[in-house]
Amino acid sequence: MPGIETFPDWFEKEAIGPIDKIELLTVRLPFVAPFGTSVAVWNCKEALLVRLEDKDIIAWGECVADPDPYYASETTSTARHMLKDFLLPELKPGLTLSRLLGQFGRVRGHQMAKAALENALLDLLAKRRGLPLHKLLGFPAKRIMSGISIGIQETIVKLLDKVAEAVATGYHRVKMKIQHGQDVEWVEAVRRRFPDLALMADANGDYTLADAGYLSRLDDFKLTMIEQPLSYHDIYQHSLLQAQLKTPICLDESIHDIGDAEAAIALKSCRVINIKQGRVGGVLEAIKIARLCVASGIPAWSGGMDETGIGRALNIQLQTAPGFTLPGDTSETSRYFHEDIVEPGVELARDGFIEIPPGPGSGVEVVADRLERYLLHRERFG
Ligand code: OSB
Ligand code: MG
Repeated sequence: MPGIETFPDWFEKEAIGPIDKIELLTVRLPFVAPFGTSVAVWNCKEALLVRLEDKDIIAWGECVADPDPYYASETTSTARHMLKDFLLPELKPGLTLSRLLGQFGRVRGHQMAKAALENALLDLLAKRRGLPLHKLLGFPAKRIMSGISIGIQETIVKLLDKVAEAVATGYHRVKMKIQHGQDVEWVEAVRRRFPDLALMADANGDYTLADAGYLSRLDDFKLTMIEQPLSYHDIYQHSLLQAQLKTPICLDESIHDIGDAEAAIALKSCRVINIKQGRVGGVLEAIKIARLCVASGIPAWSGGMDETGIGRALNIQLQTAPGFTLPGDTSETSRYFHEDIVEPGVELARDGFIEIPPGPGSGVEVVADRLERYLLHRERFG
Protein backbone atom coordinates (compact mmCIF):
# COMPACT_ATOMS: atom_id res chain seq x y z
CA MET A 1 0.00 0.00 0.00
CA PRO A 2 1.25 3.54 -0.73
CA GLY A 3 2.31 5.76 2.18
CA ILE A 4 -0.47 7.49 4.05
CA GLU A 5 0.32 10.83 2.34
CA THR A 6 0.90 9.47 -1.19
CA PHE A 7 -1.38 10.48 -4.06
CA PRO A 8 -0.99 10.16 -7.84
CA ASP A 9 1.54 12.46 -9.56
CA TRP A 10 -0.96 15.06 -10.76
CA PHE A 11 -1.65 16.02 -7.14
CA GLU A 12 1.75 17.64 -6.63
CA LYS A 13 2.85 18.19 -10.23
CA GLU A 14 -0.04 19.53 -12.29
CA ALA A 15 -1.53 22.98 -11.99
CA ILE A 16 -5.26 23.21 -11.41
CA GLY A 17 -5.45 25.53 -14.44
CA PRO A 18 -7.87 28.31 -15.30
CA ILE A 19 -11.54 28.17 -14.35
CA ASP A 20 -13.93 30.43 -16.31
CA LYS A 21 -16.71 30.74 -13.80
CA ILE A 22 -17.22 29.98 -10.10
CA GLU A 23 -20.63 29.99 -8.43
CA LEU A 24 -22.04 29.25 -4.98
CA LEU A 25 -25.63 27.99 -4.97
CA THR A 26 -28.01 27.03 -2.19
CA VAL A 27 -30.63 24.35 -2.73
CA ARG A 28 -33.34 23.00 -0.46
CA LEU A 29 -34.83 19.57 -1.16
CA PRO A 30 -37.73 18.24 0.93
CA PHE A 31 -37.14 14.84 2.55
CA VAL A 32 -39.66 12.04 1.96
CA ALA A 33 -39.95 11.83 5.77
CA PRO A 34 -38.50 13.88 8.64
CA PHE A 35 -35.09 12.62 9.83
CA GLY A 36 -34.95 12.61 13.64
CA THR A 37 -31.79 12.37 15.71
CA SER A 38 -30.93 13.14 19.33
CA VAL A 39 -29.72 16.60 18.24
CA ALA A 40 -32.31 17.77 15.67
CA VAL A 41 -35.14 16.77 13.38
CA TRP A 42 -34.53 17.72 9.75
CA ASN A 43 -37.39 17.99 7.24
CA CYS A 44 -35.28 18.88 4.26
CA LYS A 45 -31.72 19.00 3.01
CA GLU A 46 -30.48 22.53 2.55
CA ALA A 47 -27.05 22.45 0.93
CA LEU A 48 -24.48 24.92 -0.32
CA LEU A 49 -23.10 23.86 -3.71
CA VAL A 50 -19.90 24.91 -5.46
CA ARG A 51 -20.17 25.05 -9.27
CA LEU A 52 -17.06 25.38 -11.44
CA GLU A 53 -17.31 25.95 -15.18
CA ASP A 54 -14.54 25.77 -17.72
CA LYS A 55 -15.07 25.41 -21.50
CA ASP A 56 -17.43 22.47 -21.86
CA ILE A 57 -16.97 21.15 -18.31
CA ILE A 58 -19.20 21.79 -15.33
CA ALA A 59 -17.99 20.45 -11.98
CA TRP A 60 -19.77 20.34 -8.65
CA GLY A 61 -19.01 20.12 -4.96
CA GLU A 62 -21.47 19.91 -2.10
CA CYS A 63 -20.88 21.28 1.37
CA VAL A 64 -22.20 18.82 3.96
CA ALA A 65 -22.97 21.53 6.54
CA ASP A 66 -26.58 22.02 7.54
CA PRO A 67 -28.14 25.49 7.91
CA ASP A 68 -28.05 24.93 11.70
CA PRO A 69 -25.14 24.11 14.05
CA TYR A 70 -26.76 21.10 15.76
CA TYR A 71 -24.66 18.29 14.29
CA ALA A 72 -21.48 20.32 13.76
CA SER A 73 -20.42 23.90 14.47
CA GLU A 74 -20.21 24.76 10.76
CA THR A 75 -23.35 25.91 8.94
CA THR A 76 -24.15 26.70 5.32
CA SER A 77 -23.65 30.39 6.24
CA THR A 78 -20.24 29.94 7.87
CA ALA A 79 -19.18 27.82 4.91
CA ARG A 80 -20.33 30.47 2.44
CA HIS A 81 -18.39 33.09 4.43
CA MET A 82 -15.23 30.97 4.50
CA LEU A 83 -15.47 30.12 0.81
CA LYS A 84 -16.11 33.72 -0.27
CA ASP A 85 -13.67 35.51 1.98
CA PHE A 86 -10.85 33.02 2.57
CA LEU A 87 -10.88 29.88 0.42
CA LEU A 88 -11.92 30.99 -3.09
CA PRO A 89 -9.42 33.91 -2.99
CA GLU A 90 -6.63 31.29 -2.64
CA LEU A 91 -7.68 29.51 -5.83
CA LYS A 92 -5.06 30.49 -8.47
CA PRO A 93 -4.64 28.70 -11.83
CA GLY A 94 -0.91 28.07 -11.34
CA LEU A 95 -1.34 26.15 -8.08
CA THR A 96 -1.35 22.39 -7.79
CA LEU A 97 -4.15 20.92 -5.67
CA SER A 98 -1.51 19.94 -3.14
CA ARG A 99 -0.35 23.59 -2.80
CA LEU A 100 -3.90 24.89 -2.62
CA LEU A 101 -4.80 22.47 0.19
CA GLY A 102 -1.58 23.58 1.90
CA GLN A 103 -2.87 27.17 1.73
CA PHE A 104 -6.21 26.04 3.15
CA GLY A 105 -4.23 24.79 6.16
CA ARG A 106 -3.79 28.40 7.25
CA VAL A 107 -7.54 28.57 7.86
CA ARG A 108 -8.20 26.83 11.15
CA GLY A 109 -11.15 24.47 11.16
CA HIS A 110 -13.98 24.92 8.63
CA GLN A 111 -13.37 21.46 7.18
CA MET A 112 -16.81 21.31 5.55
CA ALA A 113 -16.18 24.54 3.63
CA LYS A 114 -12.74 23.34 2.55
CA ALA A 115 -14.13 19.95 1.51
CA ALA A 116 -16.82 21.53 -0.67
CA LEU A 117 -14.24 23.34 -2.82
CA GLU A 118 -11.83 20.37 -2.84
CA ASN A 119 -14.71 18.11 -3.96
CA ALA A 120 -15.58 20.45 -6.85
CA LEU A 121 -11.92 20.66 -7.92
CA LEU A 122 -11.54 16.87 -7.88
CA ASP A 123 -14.69 16.58 -10.03
CA LEU A 124 -13.21 19.17 -12.42
CA LEU A 125 -9.78 17.51 -12.64
CA ALA A 126 -11.32 14.09 -13.25
CA LYS A 127 -13.69 15.46 -15.93
CA ARG A 128 -10.82 17.26 -17.70
CA ARG A 129 -9.14 13.88 -18.07
CA GLY A 130 -12.40 12.11 -18.93
CA LEU A 131 -11.91 9.80 -15.94
CA PRO A 132 -14.21 8.68 -13.16
CA LEU A 133 -12.98 10.17 -9.88
CA HIS A 134 -11.89 6.81 -8.44
CA LYS A 135 -9.55 6.34 -11.41
CA LEU A 136 -8.09 9.82 -10.99
CA LEU A 137 -7.39 8.86 -7.37
CA GLY A 138 -5.82 5.58 -8.51
CA PHE A 139 -8.42 3.12 -7.20
CA PRO A 140 -10.06 0.38 -9.30
CA ALA A 141 -13.84 0.28 -9.57
CA LYS A 142 -15.72 -1.96 -7.20
CA ARG A 143 -19.29 -2.49 -6.12
CA ILE A 144 -20.08 -0.46 -3.00
CA MET A 145 -21.77 -1.84 0.12
CA SER A 146 -25.01 -0.21 1.19
CA GLY A 147 -26.30 0.89 4.57
CA ILE A 148 -29.20 2.86 5.90
CA SER A 149 -29.55 5.23 8.83
CA ILE A 150 -33.04 5.12 10.34
CA GLY A 151 -34.06 8.21 12.30
CA ILE A 152 -35.77 8.29 15.70
CA GLN A 153 -39.33 6.99 15.28
CA GLU A 154 -42.48 7.81 17.27
CA THR A 155 -43.12 4.23 18.32
CA ILE A 156 -41.30 0.89 18.42
CA VAL A 157 -43.87 -0.46 15.94
CA LYS A 158 -42.97 2.25 13.42
CA LEU A 159 -39.29 1.56 13.97
CA LEU A 160 -39.79 -2.17 13.32
CA ASP A 161 -41.67 -1.32 10.10
CA LYS A 162 -38.78 0.86 8.91
CA VAL A 163 -36.22 -1.81 9.73
CA ALA A 164 -38.31 -4.47 7.98
CA GLU A 165 -38.49 -2.27 4.88
CA ALA A 166 -34.69 -1.77 4.94
CA VAL A 167 -34.08 -5.50 5.31
CA ALA A 168 -36.47 -6.23 2.41
CA THR A 169 -34.65 -3.68 0.23
CA GLY A 170 -31.41 -5.54 0.88
CA TYR A 171 -29.32 -3.09 2.88
CA HIS A 172 -26.10 -4.63 4.17
CA ARG A 173 -26.48 -3.02 7.56
CA VAL A 174 -29.00 -0.97 9.48
CA LYS A 175 -28.16 1.90 11.78
CA MET A 176 -30.83 3.12 14.15
CA LYS A 177 -30.70 6.46 15.92
CA ILE A 178 -31.04 6.33 19.69
CA GLN A 179 -31.43 8.92 22.43
CA HIS A 180 -32.29 9.04 26.13
CA GLY A 181 -35.61 7.26 26.61
CA GLN A 182 -35.49 5.60 23.19
CA ASP A 183 -32.54 3.27 23.48
CA VAL A 184 -32.18 -0.12 25.22
CA GLU A 185 -35.79 -1.20 24.86
CA TRP A 186 -35.89 -0.06 21.22
CA VAL A 187 -32.66 -1.83 20.30
CA GLU A 188 -33.88 -4.95 22.08
CA ALA A 189 -37.13 -4.92 20.05
CA VAL A 190 -35.25 -4.66 16.75
CA ARG A 191 -32.80 -7.38 17.75
CA ARG A 192 -35.57 -9.73 18.84
CA ARG A 193 -37.34 -9.38 15.49
CA PHE A 194 -34.11 -9.48 13.41
CA PRO A 195 -31.70 -11.81 15.25
CA ASP A 196 -29.03 -11.87 12.51
CA LEU A 197 -29.21 -8.33 11.18
CA ALA A 198 -25.98 -6.28 11.06
CA LEU A 199 -27.34 -3.63 13.42
CA MET A 200 -25.75 -0.57 15.02
CA ALA A 201 -26.96 2.42 17.02
CA ASP A 202 -26.01 6.11 16.69
CA ALA A 203 -26.49 8.37 19.74
CA ASN A 204 -25.08 11.61 18.27
CA GLY A 205 -23.50 12.38 21.63
CA ASP A 206 -26.60 12.05 23.81
CA TYR A 207 -24.93 10.33 26.80
CA THR A 208 -22.30 11.05 29.42
CA LEU A 209 -19.79 8.84 31.16
CA ALA A 210 -22.25 8.57 34.06
CA ASP A 211 -24.41 6.47 31.69
CA ALA A 212 -21.65 3.84 31.23
CA GLY A 213 -23.43 1.20 33.32
CA TYR A 214 -26.71 1.82 31.54
CA LEU A 215 -25.09 1.74 28.08
CA SER A 216 -23.43 -1.60 28.91
CA ARG A 217 -26.94 -3.09 28.74
CA LEU A 218 -26.61 -2.68 24.97
CA ASP A 219 -23.84 -5.31 25.10
CA ASP A 220 -26.55 -7.99 25.13
CA PHE A 221 -27.70 -7.20 21.58
CA LYS A 222 -24.68 -7.98 19.38
CA LEU A 223 -24.56 -4.48 17.93
CA THR A 224 -21.75 -4.15 15.40
CA MET A 225 -20.99 -0.81 17.09
CA ILE A 226 -22.39 2.16 18.97
CA GLU A 227 -21.67 5.44 17.20
CA GLN A 228 -20.69 8.61 19.10
CA PRO A 229 -22.26 7.83 22.49
CA LEU A 230 -20.55 10.78 24.25
CA SER A 231 -19.96 14.46 23.54
CA TYR A 232 -19.38 15.66 19.96
CA HIS A 233 -15.77 16.72 20.56
CA ASP A 234 -14.65 14.19 23.13
CA ILE A 235 -11.94 11.61 22.58
CA TYR A 236 -10.66 10.94 26.12
CA GLN A 237 -13.94 10.03 27.84
CA HIS A 238 -14.77 7.66 25.00
CA SER A 239 -11.58 5.75 25.91
CA LEU A 240 -12.91 5.32 29.46
CA LEU A 241 -16.31 4.23 28.15
CA GLN A 242 -14.83 1.81 25.60
CA ALA A 243 -12.94 0.08 28.43
CA GLN A 244 -16.31 -0.63 30.08
CA LEU A 245 -18.24 -1.76 26.98
CA LYS A 246 -18.01 -4.97 24.96
CA THR A 247 -19.75 -3.26 22.04
CA PRO A 248 -17.22 -1.46 19.81
CA ILE A 249 -17.47 2.33 19.89
CA CYS A 250 -17.38 4.13 16.53
CA LEU A 251 -16.46 7.82 16.52
CA ASP A 252 -18.18 10.23 14.14
CA GLU A 253 -18.45 13.87 15.36
CA SER A 254 -15.14 13.74 17.29
CA ILE A 255 -12.94 13.06 14.25
CA HIS A 256 -12.02 16.22 12.28
CA ASP A 257 -8.71 15.16 10.76
CA ILE A 258 -6.07 12.45 10.75
CA GLY A 259 -4.64 13.77 14.04
CA ASP A 260 -7.95 13.14 15.81
CA ALA A 261 -8.04 9.65 14.30
CA GLU A 262 -4.50 8.96 15.55
CA ALA A 263 -5.40 10.18 19.03
CA ALA A 264 -8.60 8.10 19.14
CA ILE A 265 -6.78 4.97 18.00
CA ALA A 266 -3.85 5.49 20.40
CA LEU A 267 -6.19 6.10 23.35
CA LYS A 268 -8.40 3.13 22.35
CA SER A 269 -11.37 5.49 22.33
CA CYS A 270 -13.00 3.56 19.52
CA ARG A 271 -12.65 0.33 17.56
CA VAL A 272 -14.27 1.70 14.39
CA ILE A 273 -14.15 5.07 12.63
CA ASN A 274 -16.90 6.76 10.63
CA ILE A 275 -15.07 8.77 7.97
CA LYS A 276 -17.21 11.60 6.62
CA GLN A 277 -15.15 13.27 3.95
CA GLY A 278 -16.91 16.60 4.55
CA ARG A 279 -16.28 16.53 8.28
CA VAL A 280 -12.54 15.84 7.83
CA GLY A 281 -11.88 18.49 5.17
CA GLY A 282 -12.29 16.49 1.99
CA VAL A 283 -11.71 13.29 0.05
CA LEU A 284 -7.92 13.36 0.27
CA GLU A 285 -7.88 13.66 4.09
CA ALA A 286 -10.54 10.92 4.18
CA ILE A 287 -8.28 8.64 2.12
CA LYS A 288 -5.39 9.31 4.52
CA ILE A 289 -7.53 8.43 7.52
CA ALA A 290 -8.72 5.25 5.79
CA ARG A 291 -5.06 4.28 5.20
CA LEU A 292 -4.25 4.96 8.84
CA CYS A 293 -7.18 2.70 9.76
CA VAL A 294 -5.77 -0.10 7.57
CA ALA A 295 -2.34 0.30 9.17
CA SER A 296 -3.93 0.26 12.65
CA GLY A 297 -6.35 -2.62 12.10
CA ILE A 298 -9.35 -0.36 12.62
CA PRO A 299 -12.33 -0.93 10.31
CA ALA A 300 -13.78 2.25 8.79
CA TRP A 301 -16.80 3.26 6.76
CA SER A 302 -18.07 6.23 4.82
CA GLY A 303 -20.60 8.27 6.77
CA GLY A 304 -23.33 10.28 5.13
CA MET A 305 -24.85 13.68 5.80
CA ASP A 306 -28.11 13.11 3.93
CA GLU A 307 -26.39 14.66 0.93
CA THR A 308 -28.04 15.44 -2.36
CA GLY A 309 -26.95 13.24 -5.25
CA ILE A 310 -23.82 15.36 -5.71
CA GLY A 311 -22.37 14.52 -2.31
CA ARG A 312 -23.72 10.97 -2.38
CA ALA A 313 -21.92 10.27 -5.69
CA LEU A 314 -18.68 11.52 -4.19
CA ASN A 315 -19.07 9.26 -1.14
CA ILE A 316 -19.57 6.34 -3.51
CA GLN A 317 -16.37 7.15 -5.42
CA LEU A 318 -14.49 7.55 -2.11
CA GLN A 319 -15.38 4.04 -0.98
CA THR A 320 -13.13 2.54 -3.68
CA ALA A 321 -10.18 3.60 -1.46
CA PRO A 322 -8.58 0.88 0.71
CA GLY A 323 -9.83 0.93 4.30
CA PHE A 324 -13.55 1.38 3.76
CA THR A 325 -14.15 -2.16 4.91
CA LEU A 326 -17.63 -1.79 6.43
CA PRO A 327 -20.94 -0.75 4.85
CA GLY A 328 -21.48 2.99 5.23
CA ASP A 329 -24.42 5.40 5.22
CA THR A 330 -24.88 4.88 1.48
CA SER A 331 -28.56 4.53 0.69
CA GLU A 332 -30.91 4.71 -2.27
CA THR A 333 -31.91 8.18 -3.46
CA SER A 334 -35.60 7.36 -2.93
CA ARG A 335 -34.97 6.88 0.80
CA TYR A 336 -34.22 10.62 1.06
CA PHE A 337 -35.97 12.47 -1.77
CA HIS A 338 -38.97 12.15 -4.09
CA GLU A 339 -36.78 13.86 -6.66
CA ASP A 340 -33.05 14.51 -6.49
CA ILE A 341 -31.14 17.10 -8.53
CA VAL A 342 -28.88 14.55 -10.28
CA GLU A 343 -29.05 11.58 -12.61
CA PRO A 344 -28.46 8.73 -12.26
CA GLY A 345 -29.90 8.20 -8.79
CA VAL A 346 -28.59 5.53 -6.42
CA GLU A 347 -30.37 2.18 -6.44
CA LEU A 348 -29.44 -1.08 -4.77
CA ALA A 349 -28.90 -4.19 -6.86
CA ARG A 350 -30.72 -7.33 -5.70
CA ASP A 351 -27.73 -8.29 -3.56
CA GLY A 352 -27.72 -4.87 -1.87
CA PHE A 353 -24.61 -3.52 -3.64
CA ILE A 354 -24.33 -0.17 -5.42
CA GLU A 355 -22.62 0.20 -8.81
CA ILE A 356 -20.28 3.11 -9.41
CA PRO A 357 -21.81 5.29 -12.14
CA PRO A 358 -19.56 5.05 -15.24
CA GLY A 359 -19.46 8.76 -16.14
CA PRO A 360 -16.46 11.07 -15.64
CA GLY A 361 -15.83 12.87 -12.34
CA SER A 362 -18.26 11.94 -9.62
CA GLY A 363 -20.33 10.15 -12.28
CA VAL A 364 -23.57 12.10 -11.97
CA GLU A 365 -25.02 15.07 -13.84
CA VAL A 366 -27.09 17.87 -12.39
CA VAL A 367 -30.48 18.15 -14.13
CA ALA A 368 -31.02 21.86 -14.92
CA ASP A 369 -34.78 22.15 -14.39
CA ARG A 370 -34.62 20.20 -11.12
CA LEU A 371 -31.85 22.47 -9.88
CA GLU A 372 -34.06 25.48 -10.69
CA ARG A 373 -36.95 23.92 -8.79
CA TYR A 374 -35.00 23.62 -5.54
CA LEU A 375 -32.76 26.67 -5.88
CA LEU A 376 -32.82 29.28 -3.10
CA HIS A 377 -29.81 31.40 -3.97
CA ARG A 378 -27.14 31.72 -6.65
CA GLU A 379 -24.07 33.96 -6.58
CA ARG A 380 -21.18 34.30 -9.01
CA PHE A 381 -17.48 34.84 -8.23
CA GLY A 382 -14.53 35.20 -10.63
O1 OSB B 1 -24.73 11.19 12.76
O2 OSB B 1 -24.30 10.04 11.07
C1 OSB B 1 -24.89 10.98 11.57
C2 OSB B 1 -27.21 12.59 8.99
C3 OSB B 1 -27.02 13.92 9.27
C4 OSB B 1 -26.21 14.28 10.31
C5 OSB B 1 -25.56 13.30 11.06
C6 OSB B 1 -25.73 11.95 10.78
C7 OSB B 1 -26.60 11.59 9.74
C8 OSB B 1 -26.94 10.22 9.42
C9 OSB B 1 -27.55 9.94 8.06
O3 OSB B 1 -26.88 9.31 10.21
C10 OSB B 1 -26.58 9.45 7.08
C11 OSB B 1 -27.11 9.40 5.67
O4 OSB B 1 -28.00 8.61 5.37
O5 OSB B 1 -26.58 10.14 4.83
MG1 MG C 1 -23.30 9.69 13.35
